[in-house]
Amino acid sequence: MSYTKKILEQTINKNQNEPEFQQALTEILATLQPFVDARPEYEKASILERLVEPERVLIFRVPWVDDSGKIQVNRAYRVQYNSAIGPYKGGMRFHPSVNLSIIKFLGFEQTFKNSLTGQPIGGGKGGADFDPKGKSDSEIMAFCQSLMTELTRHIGRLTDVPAGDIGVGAREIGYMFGQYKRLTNCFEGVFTGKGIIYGGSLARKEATGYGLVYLMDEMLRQHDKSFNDKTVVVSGSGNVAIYATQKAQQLGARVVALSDSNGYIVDADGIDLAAVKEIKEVKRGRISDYKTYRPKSEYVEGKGIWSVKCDVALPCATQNELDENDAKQLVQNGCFAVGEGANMPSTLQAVDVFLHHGVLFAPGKAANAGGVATSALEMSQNAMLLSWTFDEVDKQLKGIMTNIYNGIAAAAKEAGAEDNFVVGANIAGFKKVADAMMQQGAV
Ligand code: NDP
Ligand code: 2IT
Repeated sequence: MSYTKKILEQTINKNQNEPEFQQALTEILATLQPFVDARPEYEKASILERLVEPERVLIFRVPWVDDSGKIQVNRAYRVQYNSAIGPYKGGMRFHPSVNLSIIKFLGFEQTFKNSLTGQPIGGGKGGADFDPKGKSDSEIMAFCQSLMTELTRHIGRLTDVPAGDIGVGAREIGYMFGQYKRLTNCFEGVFTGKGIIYGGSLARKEATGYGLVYLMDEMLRQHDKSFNDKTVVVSGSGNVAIYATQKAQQLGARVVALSDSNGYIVDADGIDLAAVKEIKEVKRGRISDYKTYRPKSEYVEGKGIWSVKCDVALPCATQNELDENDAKQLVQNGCFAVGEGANMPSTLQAVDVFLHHGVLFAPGKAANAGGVATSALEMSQNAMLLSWTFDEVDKQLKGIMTNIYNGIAAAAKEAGAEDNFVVGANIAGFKKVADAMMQQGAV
Protein backbone atom coordinates (compact mmCIF):
# COMPACT_ATOMS: atom_id res chain seq x y z
CA MET A 1 0.00 0.00 0.00
CA SER A 2 1.24 3.50 -0.71
CA TYR A 3 2.74 5.49 2.15
CA THR A 4 0.09 8.21 1.93
CA LYS A 5 -2.77 5.74 1.91
CA LYS A 6 -1.33 3.86 4.87
CA ILE A 7 -1.06 7.02 6.98
CA LEU A 8 -4.56 8.11 5.98
CA GLU A 9 -6.00 4.76 7.10
CA GLN A 10 -3.96 4.69 10.30
CA THR A 11 -4.93 8.22 11.23
CA ILE A 12 -8.61 7.67 10.53
CA ASN A 13 -8.52 4.55 12.72
CA LYS A 14 -6.77 6.41 15.48
CA ASN A 15 -9.30 9.26 15.46
CA GLN A 16 -12.54 7.32 15.21
CA ASN A 17 -15.01 9.83 16.57
CA GLU A 18 -13.77 12.83 14.64
CA PRO A 19 -15.72 13.04 11.36
CA GLU A 20 -14.71 16.59 10.42
CA PHE A 21 -11.06 15.85 11.11
CA GLN A 22 -11.31 12.66 9.04
CA GLN A 23 -12.88 14.64 6.20
CA ALA A 24 -10.10 17.24 6.15
CA LEU A 25 -7.47 14.48 6.35
CA THR A 26 -9.04 12.58 3.46
CA GLU A 27 -9.23 15.66 1.25
CA ILE A 28 -5.63 16.62 1.88
CA LEU A 29 -3.91 13.22 1.92
CA ALA A 30 -5.81 11.83 -1.06
CA THR A 31 -4.75 14.76 -3.23
CA LEU A 32 -1.17 14.70 -1.91
CA GLN A 33 -0.72 11.02 -2.67
CA PRO A 34 1.04 11.19 -6.07
CA PHE A 35 3.27 14.06 -4.95
CA VAL A 36 4.32 12.45 -1.66
CA ASP A 37 4.65 8.90 -2.94
CA ALA A 38 6.99 10.09 -5.69
CA ARG A 39 9.33 11.53 -3.04
CA PRO A 40 10.54 8.77 -0.68
CA GLU A 41 12.48 11.25 1.45
CA TYR A 42 9.19 12.29 3.05
CA GLU A 43 8.43 8.74 4.16
CA LYS A 44 11.98 8.29 5.41
CA ALA A 45 11.52 11.36 7.61
CA SER A 46 8.01 10.26 8.73
CA ILE A 47 6.68 13.61 7.59
CA LEU A 48 3.02 12.56 7.29
CA GLU A 49 2.98 10.80 10.68
CA ARG A 50 4.23 14.04 12.23
CA LEU A 51 2.07 16.36 10.17
CA VAL A 52 -1.23 14.70 11.10
CA GLU A 53 -0.47 14.68 14.82
CA PRO A 54 -0.88 18.07 16.55
CA GLU A 55 2.17 19.21 18.48
CA ARG A 56 -0.07 19.92 21.47
CA VAL A 57 -3.78 19.80 22.34
CA LEU A 58 -5.15 21.74 25.30
CA ILE A 59 -8.62 21.05 26.69
CA PHE A 60 -9.79 22.98 29.70
CA ARG A 61 -12.75 23.92 31.85
CA VAL A 62 -14.13 27.45 31.70
CA PRO A 63 -16.28 28.26 34.73
CA TRP A 64 -18.05 31.63 34.70
CA VAL A 65 -20.88 33.35 36.54
CA ASP A 66 -23.97 34.34 34.54
CA ASP A 67 -26.16 37.40 35.19
CA SER A 68 -28.40 35.47 37.56
CA GLY A 69 -25.44 34.50 39.74
CA LYS A 70 -25.34 30.87 38.57
CA ILE A 71 -22.01 29.22 37.75
CA GLN A 72 -21.88 27.98 34.15
CA VAL A 73 -19.24 25.63 32.74
CA ASN A 74 -17.97 25.36 29.18
CA ARG A 75 -15.24 23.32 27.54
CA ALA A 76 -12.49 25.15 25.67
CA TYR A 77 -9.75 23.98 23.31
CA ARG A 78 -6.54 25.17 21.79
CA VAL A 79 -4.88 22.90 19.25
CA GLN A 80 -1.29 23.94 18.58
CA TYR A 81 -0.90 22.02 15.38
CA ASN A 82 2.35 22.84 13.68
CA SER A 83 5.10 25.38 14.37
CA ALA A 84 7.53 24.45 11.58
CA ILE A 85 7.34 27.81 9.84
CA GLY A 86 6.24 30.18 12.61
CA PRO A 87 4.35 30.58 15.87
CA TYR A 88 0.97 28.82 16.01
CA LYS A 89 -1.60 31.10 14.41
CA GLY A 90 -5.34 30.75 14.01
CA GLY A 91 -8.69 31.87 15.31
CA MET A 92 -10.90 31.06 18.28
CA ARG A 93 -14.46 29.87 17.59
CA PHE A 94 -17.33 30.23 20.07
CA HIS A 95 -20.26 28.08 18.98
CA PRO A 96 -22.27 25.34 20.74
CA SER A 97 -21.16 22.81 18.09
CA VAL A 98 -17.45 23.19 18.91
CA ASN A 99 -15.72 19.92 19.75
CA LEU A 100 -12.27 18.36 19.36
CA SER A 101 -12.97 17.09 15.84
CA ILE A 102 -13.92 20.54 14.60
CA ILE A 103 -10.98 22.31 16.21
CA LYS A 104 -8.55 19.66 14.89
CA PHE A 105 -9.88 19.90 11.33
CA LEU A 106 -9.59 23.68 11.50
CA GLY A 107 -6.05 23.54 12.93
CA PHE A 108 -4.92 21.02 10.34
CA GLU A 109 -6.30 23.14 7.48
CA GLN A 110 -4.83 26.26 9.03
CA THR A 111 -1.33 24.80 8.84
CA PHE A 112 -1.56 24.54 5.05
CA LYS A 113 -3.43 27.84 4.66
CA ASN A 114 -0.84 29.76 6.64
CA SER A 115 1.91 28.21 4.57
CA LEU A 116 0.18 29.38 1.38
CA THR A 117 0.26 33.01 2.55
CA GLY A 118 4.07 33.00 2.31
CA GLN A 119 4.30 34.50 5.79
CA PRO A 120 6.07 33.03 8.86
CA ILE A 121 3.03 31.61 10.67
CA GLY A 122 2.40 28.08 11.94
CA GLY A 123 -1.00 26.43 12.34
CA GLY A 124 -3.32 26.52 15.37
CA LYS A 125 -6.98 26.83 16.24
CA GLY A 126 -9.11 27.03 19.35
CA GLY A 127 -12.56 27.66 20.64
CA ALA A 128 -15.26 26.73 23.08
CA ASP A 129 -18.73 25.20 23.08
CA PHE A 130 -20.02 28.52 24.40
CA ASP A 131 -23.02 30.08 22.64
CA PRO A 132 -22.71 33.86 22.50
CA LYS A 133 -26.28 34.22 21.18
CA GLY A 134 -28.56 35.89 23.68
CA LYS A 135 -25.78 36.52 26.21
CA SER A 136 -25.37 39.96 27.77
CA ASP A 137 -22.13 41.93 27.40
CA SER A 138 -21.22 41.18 31.00
CA GLU A 139 -21.71 37.45 30.44
CA ILE A 140 -19.52 37.56 27.32
CA MET A 141 -16.85 39.39 29.33
CA ALA A 142 -17.05 36.95 32.23
CA PHE A 143 -16.63 34.04 29.85
CA CYS A 144 -13.73 35.61 27.94
CA GLN A 145 -11.89 36.52 31.14
CA SER A 146 -12.28 33.06 32.59
CA LEU A 147 -11.12 31.43 29.37
CA MET A 148 -8.04 33.66 29.31
CA THR A 149 -7.20 32.89 32.94
CA GLU A 150 -6.18 29.47 31.63
CA LEU A 151 -5.20 30.17 28.00
CA THR A 152 -2.79 32.98 28.91
CA ARG A 153 -0.11 30.59 30.17
CA HIS A 154 -0.04 28.74 26.83
CA ILE A 155 0.22 31.59 24.33
CA GLY A 156 2.47 34.54 23.52
CA ARG A 157 3.38 36.75 20.59
CA LEU A 158 6.16 34.37 19.52
CA THR A 159 4.40 31.18 20.70
CA ASP A 160 0.75 31.23 19.69
CA VAL A 161 -1.33 34.16 18.45
CA PRO A 162 -5.13 33.64 18.44
CA ALA A 163 -7.68 35.71 16.52
CA GLY A 164 -11.40 35.65 15.69
CA ASP A 165 -13.61 33.11 13.95
CA ILE A 166 -17.30 32.22 14.24
CA GLY A 167 -18.76 33.98 17.29
CA VAL A 168 -15.52 35.83 18.04
CA GLY A 169 -15.16 39.41 16.81
CA ALA A 170 -13.69 42.67 18.06
CA ARG A 171 -15.73 42.64 21.29
CA GLU A 172 -14.54 39.19 22.38
CA ILE A 173 -10.94 39.83 21.30
CA GLY A 174 -10.95 43.05 23.35
CA TYR A 175 -12.03 41.21 26.50
CA MET A 176 -9.54 38.38 25.93
CA PHE A 177 -6.65 40.72 25.13
CA GLY A 178 -7.45 42.84 28.19
CA GLN A 179 -7.33 39.83 30.50
CA TYR A 180 -4.07 38.59 28.95
CA LYS A 181 -2.48 41.99 29.49
CA ARG A 182 -3.67 42.08 33.08
CA LEU A 183 -2.34 38.62 33.90
CA THR A 184 1.03 39.03 32.19
CA ASN A 185 1.60 42.73 32.86
CA CYS A 186 2.70 42.90 29.25
CA PHE A 187 1.24 44.81 26.29
CA GLU A 188 2.11 42.60 23.37
CA GLY A 189 0.58 41.63 20.03
CA VAL A 190 -0.71 38.31 21.33
CA PHE A 191 -4.06 38.55 19.51
CA THR A 192 -4.91 39.79 16.04
CA GLY A 193 -8.17 41.39 15.05
CA LYS A 194 -7.72 43.85 17.93
CA GLY A 195 -9.46 47.23 18.04
CA ILE A 196 -7.70 49.82 15.90
CA ILE A 197 -6.97 52.11 18.88
CA TYR A 198 -4.99 49.47 20.77
CA GLY A 199 -2.86 47.81 18.11
CA GLY A 200 -5.32 46.36 15.60
CA SER A 201 -4.64 46.63 11.89
CA LEU A 202 -6.77 48.65 9.53
CA ALA A 203 -8.44 46.36 6.96
CA ARG A 204 -8.25 43.24 9.18
CA LYS A 205 -12.02 43.32 9.63
CA GLU A 206 -12.54 43.42 5.86
CA ALA A 207 -9.63 41.13 5.00
CA THR A 208 -11.15 37.65 4.76
CA GLY A 209 -14.09 38.74 2.59
CA TYR A 210 -12.04 41.13 0.49
CA GLY A 211 -9.27 38.56 0.08
CA LEU A 212 -11.75 35.93 -1.07
CA VAL A 213 -13.04 38.25 -3.79
CA TYR A 214 -9.51 39.34 -4.78
CA LEU A 215 -8.50 35.71 -5.28
CA MET A 216 -11.68 34.87 -7.20
CA ASP A 217 -11.30 38.00 -9.30
CA GLU A 218 -7.77 36.94 -10.29
CA MET A 219 -8.98 33.42 -11.06
CA LEU A 220 -11.83 34.76 -13.20
CA ARG A 221 -9.52 37.23 -14.95
CA GLN A 222 -7.12 34.46 -15.92
CA HIS A 223 -10.08 32.59 -17.43
CA ASP A 224 -11.34 35.62 -19.38
CA LYS A 225 -14.18 36.26 -16.96
CA SER A 226 -14.96 38.85 -14.28
CA PHE A 227 -17.36 39.77 -11.47
CA ASN A 228 -18.84 42.60 -13.48
CA ASP A 229 -22.60 42.15 -14.02
CA LYS A 230 -22.50 38.65 -12.51
CA THR A 231 -25.08 37.33 -10.08
CA VAL A 232 -23.53 36.17 -6.83
CA VAL A 233 -24.93 34.21 -3.88
CA VAL A 234 -23.12 34.51 -0.54
CA SER A 235 -24.06 32.31 2.42
CA GLY A 236 -23.79 33.49 6.01
CA SER A 237 -24.10 37.11 7.08
CA GLY A 238 -21.21 37.39 9.49
CA ASN A 239 -17.79 38.96 9.13
CA VAL A 240 -16.65 37.05 6.06
CA ALA A 241 -19.99 37.20 4.21
CA ILE A 242 -20.48 40.94 4.76
CA TYR A 243 -17.08 41.99 3.40
CA ALA A 244 -17.15 39.48 0.54
CA THR A 245 -20.47 41.03 -0.46
CA GLN A 246 -19.03 44.54 -0.19
CA LYS A 247 -16.04 43.81 -2.42
CA ALA A 248 -18.07 41.83 -4.96
CA GLN A 249 -20.49 44.75 -5.20
CA GLN A 250 -17.56 47.15 -5.69
CA LEU A 251 -16.43 45.01 -8.61
CA GLY A 252 -19.82 45.30 -10.27
CA ALA A 253 -21.46 42.06 -9.12
CA ARG A 254 -25.09 41.80 -8.03
CA VAL A 255 -25.23 39.88 -4.75
CA VAL A 256 -28.78 38.54 -4.45
CA ALA A 257 -28.81 36.33 -1.35
CA LEU A 258 -27.39 36.04 2.18
CA SER A 259 -28.27 33.71 5.07
CA ASP A 260 -27.87 32.83 8.72
CA SER A 261 -28.53 29.62 10.61
CA ASN A 262 -32.30 30.27 10.53
CA GLY A 263 -32.88 31.01 6.85
CA TYR A 264 -31.97 33.10 3.84
CA ILE A 265 -33.01 36.30 2.10
CA VAL A 266 -33.29 36.90 -1.62
CA ASP A 267 -33.21 40.45 -2.93
CA ALA A 268 -33.33 40.38 -6.72
CA ASP A 269 -32.38 44.08 -6.89
CA GLY A 270 -29.15 43.41 -5.04
CA ILE A 271 -28.53 43.25 -1.30
CA ASP A 272 -28.65 46.53 0.63
CA LEU A 273 -25.45 46.01 2.61
CA ALA A 274 -25.97 48.99 4.91
CA ALA A 275 -29.15 47.31 6.14
CA VAL A 276 -27.33 44.00 6.70
CA LYS A 277 -24.54 45.73 8.62
CA GLU A 278 -27.03 47.46 10.88
CA ILE A 279 -28.87 44.18 11.54
CA LYS A 280 -25.76 42.08 12.12
CA GLU A 281 -22.97 44.38 13.29
CA VAL A 282 -25.00 46.83 15.37
CA LYS A 283 -28.16 45.06 16.51
CA ARG A 284 -26.84 41.47 16.49
CA GLY A 285 -30.20 40.51 14.97
CA ARG A 286 -31.46 37.88 12.54
CA ILE A 287 -31.28 38.01 8.74
CA SER A 288 -35.09 37.71 8.66
CA ASP A 289 -35.15 41.34 9.94
CA TYR A 290 -33.96 42.38 6.45
CA LYS A 291 -37.56 42.34 5.25
CA THR A 292 -38.37 45.35 7.40
CA TYR A 293 -35.69 47.31 5.51
CA ARG A 294 -36.53 45.95 2.05
CA PRO A 295 -40.20 44.82 1.97
CA LYS A 296 -39.87 43.56 -1.61
CA SER A 297 -37.20 41.03 -0.67
CA GLU A 298 -38.06 37.46 0.18
CA TYR A 299 -37.19 35.57 3.38
CA VAL A 300 -37.14 31.77 3.34
CA GLU A 301 -36.89 29.86 6.59
CA GLY A 302 -34.43 26.96 6.72
CA LYS A 303 -31.72 25.73 4.34
CA GLY A 304 -31.89 26.12 0.57
CA ILE A 305 -29.83 29.16 -0.32
CA TRP A 306 -27.98 27.15 -3.02
CA SER A 307 -31.20 26.83 -5.00
CA VAL A 308 -30.97 30.56 -5.77
CA LYS A 309 -29.70 30.93 -9.34
CA CYS A 310 -26.24 32.49 -9.62
CA ASP A 311 -23.03 32.70 -11.67
CA VAL A 312 -20.70 32.68 -8.68
CA ALA A 313 -21.28 31.07 -5.26
CA LEU A 314 -19.37 32.12 -2.16
CA PRO A 315 -20.12 29.88 0.85
CA CYS A 316 -19.12 31.99 3.89
CA ALA A 317 -20.98 30.41 6.84
CA THR A 318 -19.62 27.11 8.16
CA GLN A 319 -18.34 23.57 7.44
CA ASN A 320 -20.43 21.20 5.33
CA GLU A 321 -23.09 23.79 4.51
CA LEU A 322 -23.01 22.81 0.81
CA ASP A 323 -23.58 19.14 -0.08
CA GLU A 324 -23.64 17.07 -3.25
CA ASN A 325 -27.23 17.97 -4.13
CA ASP A 326 -26.57 21.66 -3.58
CA ALA A 327 -23.53 21.41 -5.86
CA LYS A 328 -25.59 19.67 -8.57
CA GLN A 329 -28.24 22.35 -8.34
CA LEU A 330 -25.66 25.13 -8.61
CA VAL A 331 -24.13 23.49 -11.69
CA GLN A 332 -27.57 23.00 -13.24
CA ASN A 333 -28.34 26.69 -12.68
CA GLY A 334 -25.21 27.71 -14.57
CA CYS A 335 -22.88 28.55 -11.69
CA PHE A 336 -19.32 28.54 -13.08
CA ALA A 337 -17.20 29.55 -10.07
CA VAL A 338 -17.22 28.73 -6.35
CA GLY A 339 -14.96 30.32 -3.75
CA GLU A 340 -14.92 29.06 -0.17
CA GLY A 341 -14.94 31.94 2.31
CA ALA A 342 -15.71 29.52 5.12
CA ASN A 343 -13.50 26.60 6.17
CA MET A 344 -14.53 23.34 4.45
CA PRO A 345 -18.07 24.53 3.57
CA SER A 346 -18.34 22.01 0.72
CA THR A 347 -18.56 18.29 1.44
CA LEU A 348 -16.08 15.98 -0.35
CA GLN A 349 -18.89 14.89 -2.69
CA ALA A 350 -19.81 18.50 -3.51
CA VAL A 351 -16.20 19.27 -4.42
CA ASP A 352 -16.18 16.24 -6.73
CA VAL A 353 -19.28 17.58 -8.49
CA PHE A 354 -17.65 20.97 -9.04
CA LEU A 355 -14.40 19.50 -10.34
CA HIS A 356 -16.20 17.00 -12.54
CA HIS A 357 -18.22 19.78 -14.19
CA GLY A 358 -15.31 22.13 -14.72
CA VAL A 359 -16.50 24.71 -12.19
CA LEU A 360 -13.65 27.02 -11.16
CA PHE A 361 -13.37 25.95 -7.52
CA ALA A 362 -11.17 27.73 -4.96
CA PRO A 363 -10.82 25.74 -1.70
CA GLY A 364 -11.02 27.60 1.60
CA LYS A 365 -7.41 27.16 2.58
CA ALA A 366 -6.45 29.35 -0.37
CA ALA A 367 -9.56 31.46 -0.86
CA ASN A 368 -10.07 32.60 2.74
CA ALA A 369 -6.37 33.02 3.59
CA GLY A 370 -6.66 36.81 3.39
CA GLY A 371 -7.86 36.99 7.00
CA VAL A 372 -4.89 35.24 8.52
CA ALA A 373 -2.53 36.93 6.06
CA THR A 374 -3.70 40.31 7.31
CA SER A 375 -3.37 39.01 10.86
CA ALA A 376 0.30 38.39 10.06
CA LEU A 377 0.49 41.98 8.78
CA GLU A 378 -0.98 43.06 12.13
CA MET A 379 1.75 41.08 13.91
CA SER A 380 4.39 42.82 11.78
CA GLN A 381 2.99 46.26 12.58
CA ASN A 382 2.84 45.42 16.31
CA ALA A 383 6.44 44.19 16.27
CA MET A 384 7.55 47.44 14.62
CA LEU A 385 5.36 49.60 16.89
CA LEU A 386 3.78 51.33 13.92
CA SER A 387 0.62 51.15 11.86
CA TRP A 388 0.03 51.24 8.15
CA THR A 389 -2.83 52.99 6.38
CA PHE A 390 -5.90 51.12 5.18
CA ASP A 391 -4.73 51.43 1.59
CA GLU A 392 -1.26 50.09 2.40
CA VAL A 393 -2.66 46.99 4.14
CA ASP A 394 -5.30 46.48 1.44
CA LYS A 395 -2.64 46.70 -1.28
CA GLN A 396 -0.50 44.09 0.49
CA LEU A 397 -3.55 41.86 0.95
CA LYS A 398 -4.35 42.04 -2.74
CA GLY A 399 -0.75 41.19 -3.62
CA ILE A 400 -0.80 38.20 -1.26
CA MET A 401 -4.07 36.85 -2.72
CA THR A 402 -2.74 37.21 -6.28
CA ASN A 403 0.42 35.35 -5.25
CA ILE A 404 -1.63 32.60 -3.63
CA TYR A 405 -3.68 32.18 -6.79
CA ASN A 406 -0.58 32.05 -8.97
CA GLY A 407 1.10 29.62 -6.56
CA ILE A 408 -1.78 27.15 -6.45
CA ALA A 409 -2.36 27.40 -10.22
CA ALA A 410 1.32 26.68 -10.88
CA ALA A 411 1.40 23.74 -8.44
CA ALA A 412 -1.73 22.26 -10.03
CA LYS A 413 -0.26 22.57 -13.50
CA GLU A 414 3.04 21.05 -12.41
CA ALA A 415 1.15 18.10 -10.94
CA GLY A 416 -0.59 17.58 -14.28
CA ALA A 417 -3.93 18.75 -12.87
CA GLU A 418 -4.40 22.14 -14.48
CA ASP A 419 -7.18 24.21 -12.88
CA ASN A 420 -7.60 21.71 -10.05
CA PHE A 421 -6.95 24.19 -7.26
CA VAL A 422 -7.63 21.59 -4.55
CA VAL A 423 -4.57 19.68 -5.71
CA GLY A 424 -2.63 22.93 -6.23
CA ALA A 425 -3.39 24.34 -2.78
CA ASN A 426 -2.61 21.12 -0.96
CA ILE A 427 0.72 20.56 -2.69
CA ALA A 428 1.85 24.18 -2.44
CA GLY A 429 0.81 24.40 1.23
CA PHE A 430 2.33 21.05 2.14
CA LYS A 431 5.70 21.49 0.47
CA LYS A 432 6.93 24.41 2.53
CA VAL A 433 5.84 22.96 5.88
CA ALA A 434 7.23 19.50 5.06
CA ASP A 435 10.55 20.87 3.87
CA ALA A 436 10.88 23.09 6.96
CA MET A 437 10.22 20.03 9.16
CA MET A 438 12.88 18.05 7.27
CA GLN A 439 15.43 20.81 7.80
CA GLN A 440 14.66 20.95 11.53
CA GLY A 441 15.20 17.25 12.17
CA ALA A 442 13.12 14.96 14.36
CA VAL A 443 10.96 17.56 16.09
P1 NDP B 1 -19.37 35.03 12.09
O1 NDP B 1 -19.65 34.51 13.45
O2 NDP B 1 -19.12 36.48 11.91
O3 NDP B 1 -20.53 34.62 11.08
C1 NDP B 1 -20.88 33.29 10.89
C2 NDP B 1 -22.07 33.23 9.95
O4 NDP B 1 -22.29 31.87 9.59
C3 NDP B 1 -23.35 33.70 10.60
O5 NDP B 1 -24.20 34.24 9.63
C4 NDP B 1 -23.90 32.42 11.18
O6 NDP B 1 -25.31 32.44 11.38
C5 NDP B 1 -23.54 31.43 10.10
N1 NDP B 1 -23.38 30.11 10.72
C6 NDP B 1 -22.51 29.76 11.68
N2 NDP B 1 -22.66 28.49 12.07
C7 NDP B 1 -23.66 28.03 11.31
C8 NDP B 1 -24.29 26.76 11.23
N3 NDP B 1 -23.91 25.73 12.01
N4 NDP B 1 -25.29 26.64 10.32
C9 NDP B 1 -25.68 27.69 9.53
N5 NDP B 1 -25.11 28.90 9.59
C10 NDP B 1 -24.12 29.06 10.46
O7 NDP B 1 -18.13 34.18 11.57
P2 NDP B 1 -17.12 34.50 10.36
O8 NDP B 1 -17.81 35.24 9.29
O9 NDP B 1 -15.89 35.04 10.95
O10 NDP B 1 -16.78 33.01 9.86
C11 NDP B 1 -17.50 32.37 8.80
C12 NDP B 1 -16.66 31.25 8.23
O11 NDP B 1 -15.44 31.80 7.71
C13 NDP B 1 -16.21 30.18 9.22
O12 NDP B 1 -16.13 28.94 8.55
C14 NDP B 1 -14.81 30.61 9.60
O13 NDP B 1 -14.03 29.53 10.05
C15 NDP B 1 -14.31 31.13 8.27
N6 NDP B 1 -13.19 32.06 8.30
C16 NDP B 1 -13.23 33.20 9.05
C17 NDP B 1 -12.17 34.07 9.03
C18 NDP B 1 -12.19 35.37 9.75
O14 NDP B 1 -11.23 36.14 9.61
N7 NDP B 1 -13.22 35.68 10.52
C19 NDP B 1 -10.94 33.78 8.25
C20 NDP B 1 -11.04 32.59 7.44
C21 NDP B 1 -12.12 31.77 7.50
P3 NDP B 1 -25.89 32.57 12.89
O15 NDP B 1 -25.61 33.98 13.28
O16 NDP B 1 -27.32 32.24 12.75
O17 NDP B 1 -25.14 31.58 13.73
O1 2IT C 1 -9.82 30.48 9.73
C1 2IT C 1 -9.08 31.47 9.77
O2 2IT C 1 -8.12 31.61 9.00
C2 2IT C 1 -9.38 32.51 10.75
N1 2IT C 1 -10.36 32.40 11.48
C3 2IT C 1 -8.45 33.69 10.91
C4 2IT C 1 -7.23 33.30 11.69
C5 2IT C 1 -6.32 34.43 12.09
O3 2IT C 1 -5.39 34.13 12.85
O4 2IT C 1 -6.49 35.57 11.66
